Amino acid sequence: LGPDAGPVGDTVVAELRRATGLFGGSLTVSTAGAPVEADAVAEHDVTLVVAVRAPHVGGTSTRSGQPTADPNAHLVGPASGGAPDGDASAPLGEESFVLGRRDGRAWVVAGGHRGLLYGLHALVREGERAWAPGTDHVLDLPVSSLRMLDHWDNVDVHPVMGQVERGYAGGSLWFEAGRVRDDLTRVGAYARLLGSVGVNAVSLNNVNVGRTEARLLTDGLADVARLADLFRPHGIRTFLSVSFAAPMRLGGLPTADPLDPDVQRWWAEAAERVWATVPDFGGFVVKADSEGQPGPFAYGRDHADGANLLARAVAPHGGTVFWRAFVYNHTQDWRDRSTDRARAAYDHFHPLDGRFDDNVVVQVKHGPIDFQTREAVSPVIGALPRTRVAVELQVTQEYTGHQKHVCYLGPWWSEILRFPLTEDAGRTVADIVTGLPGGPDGTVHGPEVADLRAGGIVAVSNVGDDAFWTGHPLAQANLYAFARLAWNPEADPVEVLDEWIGLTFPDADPRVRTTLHRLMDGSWRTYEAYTAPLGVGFMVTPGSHYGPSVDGYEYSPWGTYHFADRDGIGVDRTRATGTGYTGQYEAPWRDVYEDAATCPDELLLFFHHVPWEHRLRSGTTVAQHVYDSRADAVDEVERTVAAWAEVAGLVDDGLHARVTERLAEQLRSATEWRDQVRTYVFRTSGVPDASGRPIY
Ligand code: BDP
Repeated sequence: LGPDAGPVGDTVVAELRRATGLFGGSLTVSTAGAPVEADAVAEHDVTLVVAVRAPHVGGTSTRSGQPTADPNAHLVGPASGGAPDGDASAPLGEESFVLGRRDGRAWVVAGGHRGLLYGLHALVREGERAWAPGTDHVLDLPVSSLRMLDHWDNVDVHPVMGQVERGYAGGSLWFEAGRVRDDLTRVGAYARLLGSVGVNAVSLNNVNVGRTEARLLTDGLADVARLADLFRPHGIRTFLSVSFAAPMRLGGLPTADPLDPDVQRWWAEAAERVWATVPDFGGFVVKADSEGQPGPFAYGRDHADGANLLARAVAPHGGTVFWRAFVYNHTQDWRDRSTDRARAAYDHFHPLDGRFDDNVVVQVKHGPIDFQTREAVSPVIGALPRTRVAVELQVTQEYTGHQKHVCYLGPWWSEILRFPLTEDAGRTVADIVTGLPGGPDGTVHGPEVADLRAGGIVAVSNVGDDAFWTGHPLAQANLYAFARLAWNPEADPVEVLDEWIGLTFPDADPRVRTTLHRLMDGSWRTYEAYTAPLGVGFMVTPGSHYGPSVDGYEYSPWGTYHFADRDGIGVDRTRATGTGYTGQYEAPWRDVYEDAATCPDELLLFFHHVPWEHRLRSGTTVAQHVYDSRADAVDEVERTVAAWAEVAGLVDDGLHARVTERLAEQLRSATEWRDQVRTYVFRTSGVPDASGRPIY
C-alpha cells in the first residue's frame, strides 16, 4: 500500500479484512511498500491482489470500462516496473484503477489510495464475475474529478423547512437538537456508502445559512472536524455553506463589502482557523443575493467581486469556492411581463466570464428556473468558457414527488449530462463541467489530462436519518445513479439502475428485478405525464411544492407562471415576441427553440405561448395531449401498484410495506393531479376531451 497509505489506505485494509472474513480467507497486507512475492499468492485457489502504484498502462482511451493493455506483469514484484509495452501509455491518476481478472485471480492496481478504494468497490460490484474464467482487464477512472453532494441540513430545526430543507427522509444524519450528534455511527456508514460509489466531496449544511449554521465556520469547527474525520477515510473532502454576511454576523464588522480590507482580513483569518482545524478541508459553498441570502449587490459589487473575496481567503490553503449562479429576483411583480426569471442567471453571470479566480467554481442549476421535472438545459453552462462551471442536480425529490412517488431520475440526468449545449463544437454539459475538450473528432480524456477549467457535478442529497436512508426505499437508486453518472456521464441509466437492483437485492427471486424495472425505468416520464405538462413547470402547491395547485404561483412574486387563459397556455420566451430568453443559447438551440414548429414537444410551453388547439409534433393538440397523458399516466401508476403487490414475500417485509404505503400515496396524489389538471384545462379552454373520460 505504500508507506503513506493514510486514512484511505486504512479503509482499504478494513474493507479487505471484512471481505476476507466473509469468505474465510487470509489476508497479507504490506503497508511499507514492500513487494508481495508472486509465489506467495500463487498457492491459493482464489487470489485478489491490490496494489497502489503509478505504472504506465497502454492504450489511449481513458473512458470508464475500456480495455487497456495488460498490466498483469506489474502486479507483483518491485515497484519500479515501467510501462508494459513501452508504447502509447498514460499514467494512472490518483482516482484511477485497473481491474483485472484471470482464471481464479483478480487484481486491482491503482494510481493512488482513492483509486484503490474505488477499484476495490468496483470489484465488489463485479461480484463473482471478477473471478470468471478468461482474461479481462479494464482501466476505470472518473470522468468528473469533482463529485459532490450538498446537504441542505439545518443545525436548528427551521420552523417551516424543518431539519433538512426539502428533505424527505427524516432528520439530519449529523445535526440534532441544535448541535452535531454525539453518536455518529450512521455518518460513518454513510461515508462508506458514498465512498463506495466514488462521491469525493460533501457540503454539510444548508445553502440558506441561518444564525446557528453560520457559526459552524467559527465556534462549530470542532464539530466540523469530527465529521471530516469520518468522511476522510473514504476519500471525501468536507465543505461548508457560508453566509456572505459572516463578517458582520460573526465578526461584528459594519459591512461585508468585498472590497473592504477589514472584510478581506476577516475572511482570511476565518479560513486560517478552518484549515488549522481541518487541514484537508475542501472549501465553501455560497448562495448569495438569492431568495433573501445576503450578497455583494448590497454594496454595488458584482458576483465576481463576491466570489473572489472568498477565493482569495481560501487559496493559500488549496480551498475552492463553489459560488451558485441561482441568482434572481424572487420579489418580482407578476404583472410585469418583461421580467423573465429564466434569463436571470445568464444576465448576471455571462458578463463576468473571465473575471473569476481559478479556485472559483460557478455552480449552475441544470435548468434556468429551478429543478423542475422538465426544463430546458441552462444556457449558462455553455456561456462561461473562461470560468470553471459545475452543474447542480437535485437528488432530493422536491419537485418530483417528495420521495413518496417513485421517480427514478437517472434518465433525466443522463439527458442533461449528454445534452450537446454547444453542438457545433460537440461539447455536452458533461464535457463542459468536467473540462473535457470533446470536439467533433470524438476525442475523450479523463480529468488527468483535462484542462484546469473543470468544475464538477454536484447534487442536493436525498438522505436523512430514516431507516431506509431515503424515505422511499426506491429513492436510494437516485443517490446511486447520481454517483455513477458523475463518475461516468455516458453510463446507461437503466443499466445503472440494474446494477443498483442487483446490489440491493442480491439474492432475490428474478421476478423482483423484473418488477423493479417495471416500476422504475419509466417512472420519471410517468411522473411528468401526470403533473405540469409540456415543460411549463410548477403548478405545485406553493411552499411545500407537493401536489397540484395549478394557479398556486400564478399571481405570486416568484416568477414561475404558465399564463393560461381561454386562448392558450405557455411562456413566450422567444426573441420575436417574448422575453428574448432563446437568444441566450448558441446555435442551433437559439433557433430550434425560437420556432414552435421545431421546439421539442416536451419543452413547448417552456418556450411558447400557444393556443389550446395548437398541434404538437406528435400530431395531437395541446389540450388533448394534456387530457390523454394525465389519464394514461394514472392508469400506469395503478398497474405498478398491482405489480408491486405481486412481489410480497420476495423482498424484506418491512421494505415491501414501506413501498406499498408510498405507492398508495402516489396513486392518490397522481389521481389528484390528473383530475385537477384535466379539469383546469377543460374549464379554462372549453375544449372537449375527445376520449370522453370524466372531467369535473
Ligand atoms: C429551491 C428550494 C429552496 C432552496 C433553493 C436553492 O425550494 O428551498 O433554498 O431552491 O436552491 O428549489 O437555493
